[in-house]
Amino acid sequence: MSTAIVTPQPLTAKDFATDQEVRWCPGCGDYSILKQVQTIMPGLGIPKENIVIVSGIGCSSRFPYYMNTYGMHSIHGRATAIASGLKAARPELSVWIVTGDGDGLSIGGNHTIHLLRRNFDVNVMLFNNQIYGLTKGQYSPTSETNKVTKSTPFGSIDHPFNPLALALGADATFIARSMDRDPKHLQELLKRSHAHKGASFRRFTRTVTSLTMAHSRYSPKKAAKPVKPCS
Ligand SMILES: Cc1ncc(C[n+]2csc(CCOP(=O)(O)OP(=O)(O)O)c2C)c(N)n1
Ligand code: SF4
Ligand SMILES: [Mg+2]
Repeated sequence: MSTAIVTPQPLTAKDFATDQEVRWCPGCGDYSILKQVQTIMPGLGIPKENIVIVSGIGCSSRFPYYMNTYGMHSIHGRATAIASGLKAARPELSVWIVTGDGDGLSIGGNHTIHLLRRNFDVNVMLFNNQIYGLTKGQYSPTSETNKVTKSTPFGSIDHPFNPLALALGADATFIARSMDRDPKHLQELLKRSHAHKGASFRRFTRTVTSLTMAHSRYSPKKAAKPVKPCS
């Protein structure tokens, strides 16, 4: 009896895509972020079964459906809490969080700052489009002052806060910002975020938190047909 030796083929970006229908508006910046994440994943050398993407609720939080890894589309604002519990229980997993400016800075703001100060080795990808996209456009904590939305018909009076400054204040050890329209920069940032392992050891073996700021915005040029942008 002959025994065939099957050599495992290296993974490609396609191995990280799913057959799920992507439900973002044509031209939404989230497509680019998805593409860059799928592009860099094979090069990280992590077995797919060891990657988990946890999201909250929002357009951006649909991300785990489109990644062929383990994942959880969880509860509004609670992706950070769920992901930190997972990382505490299974430190060998590569845990990625997808959250929006509403999900991670409004309803989930409290969990975000405590995740950062506790310094877990997880990657937070905050999709900041300065609006609640999924619920049809209410102003968010990062919306500019005087923003006219359905919830602020006369313009918002709140001062937006800077998520990077918030992360600095919470002592996050890797903080970076990129844009959907700059794929190379975004890929580099994602790789560095993954590679970042800090020196701050507490109760967990690898204790670092990285915060990736991915600015997701509607790009009319790429839209197959004109749609009303969410911001
Ligand atoms: C407890 C709870 N409150 C409110 C909502 C409604 N809700 C769903 S998504 C969302 C905001 C999403 O905004 P963001 O996180 O910025 O994501 P985006 O859609 O812009 O990507 C809100 C308020 C909800 N699903 N659950
Ligand atoms: S509403 Fe905004 S964030 Fe949501 S899919 Fe459409 S363009 Fe993207
Ligand atoms: Mg948003």
